[in-house]
Formats: sequence, C-alpha cells, structure tokens
Amino acid sequence: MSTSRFKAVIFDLDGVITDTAHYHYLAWKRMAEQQGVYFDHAFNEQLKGIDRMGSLELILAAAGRLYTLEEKLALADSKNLHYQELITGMTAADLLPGAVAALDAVRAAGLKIGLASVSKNAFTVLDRLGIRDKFDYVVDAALIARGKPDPEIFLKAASELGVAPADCLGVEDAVAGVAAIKAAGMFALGVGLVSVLTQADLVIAGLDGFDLAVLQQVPVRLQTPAA
Ligand code: B16
Ligand code: MG
Repeated sequence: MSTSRFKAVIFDLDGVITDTAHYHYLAWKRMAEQQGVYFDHAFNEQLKGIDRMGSLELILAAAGRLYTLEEKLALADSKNLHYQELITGMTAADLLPGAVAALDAVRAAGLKIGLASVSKNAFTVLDRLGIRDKFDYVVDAALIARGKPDPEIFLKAASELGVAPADCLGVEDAVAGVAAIKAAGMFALGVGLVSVLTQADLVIAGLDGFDLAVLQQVPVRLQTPAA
C-alpha cells in the first residue's frame, strides 16, 4: 500500500518526456517566417502547451493583416504536416534523460500515471517512443474543449484515474501548463528554468532530477484561486 502524499502523477508530453517541443518550434518558425513574422525562441516560449489553433492565432496576430478561416485552417494543416514529417523518425532514443526512470519510479511507488498533452499527435509520439503502455490513462486531446492554461485536461486525467486533484502531481515544461496544473488544484512540478516557470511549486531542469522522495517534502505554494 502506498503512503505517498500523491496518488497519481500526470505528465505533459512535449518538452517533458521527449523534445518534440523543438520540432513544434521548427515547424512554427517556418510557417511564421513564410508569413513575414519574426519568430525566435522567446516567441516560441509563449506557444508551449498552447493548442494548434491558439498558437496559430498568436503568430498571425503579429502578421499585420487579417486571415480568413480557410487560410488559417490551411496554415494550421501545413504546420502540422511539417511537424509530422519532423517526428517521422522518432524512436525510443528520443526519450529525454530520466523519463523512463521517472515513469518506472512512479509505478513502483504504486501511484497512477496519466498523460495530459493537448497535442493531437500525442498517441503517435507515444507509440514511436514505445511507452504508451506505461500510462494508466492518456487524455485524447480531441475531447478537450479548452486548452492550457485552462485546467480541463488535468482535471479530465485525474477524474479518469479516479484520483482527487489535490492528490495529483502535475509535471509540465510550459508556463501555460503549470498554470493549468495550479488552476486544477494540483501540485505543480516544473521542468525547465525557475526564472520561467514561476508559478510551479518546484522546478527541476529535467526528469533526470525527478525524485519522489524529495517531492513528498516540498510545501505547496499558496495559490490565488482561479478566476
Ligand atoms: P498538435 P503538450 C502541446 O503539447 C505543445 O506543447 C504545443 O506546442 C502544441 O502546439 C500543442 O501540443 C498542439 O500540438 O499541433 O500536435 O496538436 O505540451 O501539451 O504535450
Ligand atoms: Mg509541454
């Protein structure tokens, strides 16, 4: 029986388990530059964890002209096709350091494991990485109405895992994702830079620094209730 403070861990995918965040960056950069929009890593940071159409809107807002819905859908499709080309060759070698060890440690501790990615390519990526069976529940992004920072996707994962949000640990690399975890009333473990993930309860550089024993001890930050 588990005596853990947490009953479930809900992971983000892109940027946490594998570096597809870089492929999203490359695909958005090409599309943005074709539209005359300057695109760099700082711009990309705002897009992390934001769904496809939301990301597109942020880029086109900097384009200096209005786009029809048809144009937007075509641009989103072309970005996605490019992204899918970029991930074609992914294998287990693309797992970030510590990812499998973290999943196995959570399993060994008797906790449930969920995946909360807003990417509609998440199942493909999990299959390429060969880790789909390590999750008790993977949210289908197509069923989610509101993307991060809305808590919907994390609440859906918790509910399907049968665990109360307060007993969940969420793991995210994106500012919007950390905000979603906190709005869901969960403990937020940020993966990345402390200076960027300022809302997280704790930040580690990568999953190779994931340590459940340490996480049991970290106090939860006081939260401003979601509006
Ligand atoms: P797709 P996550 C998110 O995945 C990415 O961070 C974000 O950059 C991307 O736009 C979004 O998925 C949608 O992805 O275009 O493949 O549906 O971080 O929630 O795992
Ligand atoms: Mg991410």
